[in-house]
Amino acid sequence: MTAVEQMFCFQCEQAANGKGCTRLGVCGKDAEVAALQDELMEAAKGIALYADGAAKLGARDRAIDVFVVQALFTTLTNVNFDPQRVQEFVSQAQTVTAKAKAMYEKAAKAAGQTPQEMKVWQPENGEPIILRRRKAQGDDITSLQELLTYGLKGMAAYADHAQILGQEDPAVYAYFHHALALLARGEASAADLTAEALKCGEVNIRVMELLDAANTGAYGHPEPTKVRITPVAGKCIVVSGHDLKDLHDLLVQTQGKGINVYTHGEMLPCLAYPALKKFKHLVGNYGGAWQDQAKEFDAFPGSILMTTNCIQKPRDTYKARIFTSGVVAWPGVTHIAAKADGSKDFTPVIQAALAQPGFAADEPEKTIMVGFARNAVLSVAGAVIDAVKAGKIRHFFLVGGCDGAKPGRNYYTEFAQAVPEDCVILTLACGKFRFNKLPFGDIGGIPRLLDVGQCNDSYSAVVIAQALAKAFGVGVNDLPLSLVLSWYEQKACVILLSLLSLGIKNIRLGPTLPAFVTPNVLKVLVDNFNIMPTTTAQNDLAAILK
Ligand code: FSO
Ligand code: SF4
Repeated sequence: MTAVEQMFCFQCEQAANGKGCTRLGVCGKDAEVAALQDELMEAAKGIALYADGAAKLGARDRAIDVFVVQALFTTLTNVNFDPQRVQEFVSQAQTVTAKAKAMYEKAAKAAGQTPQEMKVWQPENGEPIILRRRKAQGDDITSLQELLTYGLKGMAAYADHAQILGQEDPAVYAYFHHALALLARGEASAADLTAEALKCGEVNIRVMELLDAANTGAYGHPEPTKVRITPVAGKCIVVSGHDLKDLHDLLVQTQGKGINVYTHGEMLPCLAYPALKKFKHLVGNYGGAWQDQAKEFDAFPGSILMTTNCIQKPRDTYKARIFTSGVVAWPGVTHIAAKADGSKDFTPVIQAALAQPGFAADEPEKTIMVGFARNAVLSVAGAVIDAVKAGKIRHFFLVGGCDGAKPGRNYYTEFAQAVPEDCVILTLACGKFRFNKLPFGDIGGIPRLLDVGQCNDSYSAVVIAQALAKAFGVGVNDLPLSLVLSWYEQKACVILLSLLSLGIKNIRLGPTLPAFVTPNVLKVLVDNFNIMPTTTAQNDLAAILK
C-alpha cells in the first residue's frame, strides 16, 4: 500500500481496476465513510460475539438483532454515503455492545457458568482492515472471510425488508450472530469458511421466504399486469429502491393530492401487487436501472424518493428534490426518518413534488408486462409443462441479476436477443432493464419474457425451478434451465451462495468475476459447482443449447 491509499474496498463489481478502491470508491464512497463502515462492521462483529454467546444460552434481544442487521445493511454498496449517519450507527454500536455483553453475562450466570472473556481479533497497524487481514492471514482466507461477510451483508438487506413488514425468525438472527462471531474470532480455516458461506446461502433462502411472505402477506401475490412506461401529464413523484412499504405509505399520503406516482428501477415489480396497483395515481414506471438515475432524475419534473440501494451522487439540479428513507443516506439530502411506530411522514416529498412543474403532457402510451412471480407462473404450470412435453418450449433461461455501468453488460441484451424463439426467459432484478422493453412475443400464449420481480424476489425463481423439477421428476440441475447471472453488489453475492447451497451447478456469472475471489477460491467454486465466467453471448448460448 502506498501513502495515498486511504481506504480499501473490493466488495462490489465496480472495484477499481478489478482490484479494489483505494482513494475514492468508484461508487462515490470516500475514505472517511469507508473507514466508518469498516469500523461499523468490526463493531457488529463485537456485538455478535456476545449475542452469539447469549443465544447459545437461550437469551436474545430483538433490538440488538435488528441493530446488527441494519448496521450490515448500512455498509452495503450504494446505500449510505453520509459520514454523520454512519457515525451515528458507530456510536450506537457502543451502547448496543454494552447491552449485548450484559445480556450474555446475565444468561451465563443464570446457567451457572462463568462468562467468557470475548476477544475481538485486533489487527495491529493503521491500514484499512482488509489489507491488514490479508497480511496477517493471507489472501485466500481473507477472500473467504469477505465472501461470507458479503453474503451476510446481502442477507441483512433482505432480513431488514422482511422485518419492516413484520416477518422475522429468531433462528435467522442467531445465525447472523454465529457467523459474525466466527469472523470476529478470525480463526476459521479455509474449509470452515467455505462451509459457512454455503450455510449463509442456505439461511438466506429462509430469509427470502420471510421476505416473500412479508411482501405477499401485505400486498397480495403479484399478478400479470400491463404497466405504462411513459409519463402522463401532471405533478409527479418517482420512487426508487426496493421498499414496498415506503411506496404503499407514500401512495396513501398522496391520495387526492393530484400527484402521480411512478416506480423506478427495482420498484417496477410493485406495479403488479394488488394492494399497490389499486391506487389509480400509481401510474407506471419511469426510467430504467440504477446507473442511469442521474440523467433520469435530472429530467424528472417532480420529487424523488430513494428507499434503498442503489443511490448515486445526486446532481445539484435535483439534490433539493431527492429524499432518502430507511438506511439510505447521502450528505445534504433530506432524510425521511421512521417514527417510533415505524410510520413515515412523506410531507417534504409531497411538497417538493407540488413545487415542481410536473409533466406538461402525456407521452404516447407504451407498456410492458410485469408480475410473473411464483404464484402467477405456477398457476399456469400445467400449460408450461405441456408446452415442454410437446417440444414447444425447448429451454428456459434465467437471465437475472444486477445492472451496472460497464460496457460489458451489453452481453445480457445480446444474450436475451439471441435466445431462440422456442425458449422462455425468466428474469429478475435490475439487470432486466437491458432488455425488458424489447418485444419477445409468446409461445402458445405463454410470454417468452417472464419478469419474476426484484432481486428481493429471487425466492420466487427458486420456488418456480423447484416446482418444475418436481413436475418433471428430475433435479433442478437436470431441468432444461440455464442460469446466466449478472452481479453488482452483495445481495447478488448471497443469492449466488443460496443457489450453490441448493446444489445448483453450471451458473454463468458476469460481467466480471469478483475482485475479492482469489484464484484458489475460484478453483473451489469451479471444481464443486462448475461456475463459469460469461464469455460472449453467442458462444455461451451455443454451449448451453449444444
Ligand atoms: Fe439492482 Fe442495486 Fe436489486 Fe442490487 S438496484 S443492484 S443486487 O442494489 O438490489 O438489483
Ligand atoms: Fe469501490 Fe464498490 Fe467498494 Fe464502492 S462499494 S468503494 S465501488 S468496491
